[in-house]
Amino acid sequence: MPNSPSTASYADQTVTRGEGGETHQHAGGEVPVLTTQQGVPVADDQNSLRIGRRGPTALEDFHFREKIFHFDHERIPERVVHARGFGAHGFFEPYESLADITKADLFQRPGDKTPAFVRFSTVAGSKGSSDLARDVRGFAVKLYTQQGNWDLVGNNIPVFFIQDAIKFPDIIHAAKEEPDRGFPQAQTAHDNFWDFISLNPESMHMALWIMSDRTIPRSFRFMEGFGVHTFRLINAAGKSTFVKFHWKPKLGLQSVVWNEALKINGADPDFHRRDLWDAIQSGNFPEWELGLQLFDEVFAEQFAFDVLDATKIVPEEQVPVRRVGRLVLDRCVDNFFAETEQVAFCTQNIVPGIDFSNDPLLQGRNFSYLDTQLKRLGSPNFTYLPINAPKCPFHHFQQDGHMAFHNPKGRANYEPNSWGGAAGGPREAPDAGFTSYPSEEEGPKLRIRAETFADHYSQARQFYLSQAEIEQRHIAAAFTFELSKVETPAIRARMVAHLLNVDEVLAKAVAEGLRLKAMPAPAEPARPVDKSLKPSPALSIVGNGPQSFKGRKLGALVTDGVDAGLLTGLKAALEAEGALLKLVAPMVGGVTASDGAWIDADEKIDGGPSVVFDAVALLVSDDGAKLLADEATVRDFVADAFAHLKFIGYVPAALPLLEKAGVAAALDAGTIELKAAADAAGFVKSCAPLRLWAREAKVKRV
Ligand code: HDD
Repeated sequence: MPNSPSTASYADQTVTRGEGGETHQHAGGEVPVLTTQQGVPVADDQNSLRIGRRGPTALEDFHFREKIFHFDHERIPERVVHARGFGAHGFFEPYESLADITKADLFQRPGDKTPAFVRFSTVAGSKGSSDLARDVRGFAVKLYTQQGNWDLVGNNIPVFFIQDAIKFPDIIHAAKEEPDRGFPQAQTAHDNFWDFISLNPESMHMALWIMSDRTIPRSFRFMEGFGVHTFRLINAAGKSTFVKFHWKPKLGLQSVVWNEALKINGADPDFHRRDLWDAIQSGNFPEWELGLQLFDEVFAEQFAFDVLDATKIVPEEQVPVRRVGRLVLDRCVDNFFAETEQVAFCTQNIVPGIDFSNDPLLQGRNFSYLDTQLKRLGSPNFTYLPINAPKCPFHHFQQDGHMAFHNPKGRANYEPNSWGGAAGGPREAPDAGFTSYPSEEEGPKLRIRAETFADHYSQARQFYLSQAEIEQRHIAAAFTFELSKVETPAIRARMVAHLLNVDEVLAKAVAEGLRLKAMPAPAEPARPVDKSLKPSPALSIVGNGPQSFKGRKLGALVTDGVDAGLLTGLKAALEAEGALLKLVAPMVGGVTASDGAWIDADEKIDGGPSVVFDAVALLVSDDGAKLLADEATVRDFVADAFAHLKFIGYVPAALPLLEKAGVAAALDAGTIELKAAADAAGFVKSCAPLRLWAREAKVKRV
């Protein structure tokens, strides 16, 4: 039976329009009247206008046409790279005045808060891809300073694949899905990517970084950010100091293990965005410290590598990172599209006191970002969108264009003009305005790569040697995995030939992992590998992990009869540490504790696998253990927690679960018995290292 208009429209609402009060009574109370975009009140939003009860739809149905028309145009082009992202608002606050090195307004007064918007992203996947793809993470920061917007568009890795922006389309084409088949999505484990990398030795340093656990961060909150390029800071006297920008997470570095990443992508493809959202909404505002590596021309001249080469770092041990302020993210967006999607970062957005260097990658980026925003946002007026508009006054003579919704008044729209005073509009300010650093630049026009950019392996080797042994094993495993997805044997061998210049043990491990029939000859380096570079401890994640369980999440498996005292003790211990407790139960409603109290659960067992937690506790009763021992999801919960080297607290009643998971005979320092509430605090303290790395050799291939 077709619906009659009256059954499908809301009979319980009485419209009380009139006297400017565009509200009416609805089941939920006094609400605004639904209107068209033109402001016409809508009587029926459930049915299109048709001729007769079952007849065709009338073209005159302006409400229907407007609604569908707008819906059809909801999407804008996704970013050609970094399509999947997540943003949040916050502020930056300097610890001290940096007036001696920069005149940038945001660095002048300690404690001054500059509003900030940060967007984290993955690079290769499309908007709908999953968060735990093995990929570089974007770390783009927009600072709304009193002298205009400064965008520091960085990554969570301090180097880049290529030295010259002209190669950017090539590296990105190679990394993204292959054009004939349209897959694989959000993965570099395919022929085209490794073909390009293996033909471009300058990528080798970055290749080492992306095969490390840096590309599978546990959370945006636990990763570093880098401005990558060398920039300049300029003080009021016009003196220039070279600078590299760092963001250091207050909660320390943390990554997942590969097998965990794969499972998180299935369990919660939005794991990273949910983590940031939850942290901010619950008042646990993530923080990063801004670090500066400062050096002068003399250092740049004598440094072993070219500071304009974005495939190189300046080791922190050589130029220490000076922590000068903090970035706090304390507010989620109100509207994902308006803010996270429409935010337009541009590397060329800099402010007086900051300047570019001649890094050819940076110079090319300065063209690309402005250009891409026009494509994405459709109008040069994207700068007026609230998320992009400066928060300081701005006055200029740019005018008109699509969606010009900020229009100057008056006659003057050019400069110079002879209209005096305010009527003449804004004027340039030679003393206060932005001036470029007058570096001496002269020479022939050349399409070349400087000789000083020619060392492609020394820092790749230094990075590898700076890793803890477990991290080195992960790098070898990641290369083996990725290259095993490459179908062309010659590409696999070519990559191993490069790795021979990085480290022979690594190359051998990968060659064996791939079962290469013969070891290739090492690739011919353009410049001999400098094997004297000292390891840089700052480059290890394991060496720069957290000191506590703060900001982490413990998942406790509970059943009816859970020890009420122990649960209370665990909750208190986690709270004291600044960590969260999440309860996973057979059914999401909750459980009855040993004292008869009802306890709400957060997740049903198959909705809260252990991969989404940093540590777990098995707090089942005897009956609960009997109920769950044969459940595959419970076995995975325990087996995965163990295989992913997590700390596991367990009550004696949970032993059958450990047995079913096949780990009862392998209990170790990371599996901690919890007999009473008094054990909870000690257990939480022992979770601080987050993983028991010593277990890895036993578990193998996590
Ligand atoms: Fe880029 C986006 C970071 C090199 C061209 N890039 C983009 C974003 C980040 C980076 C974080 C996302 C911004 C957001 O959240 O909206 N890109 C980098 C870093 C690079 C780098 C750290 C090397 C040091 N990029 C690079 C080059 C080019 C581009 C060499 C082109 C010549 N990047 C773009 C772009 C994007 C972009 C096409 C796509 C969406 C956007 O700009 O706004 O213009």
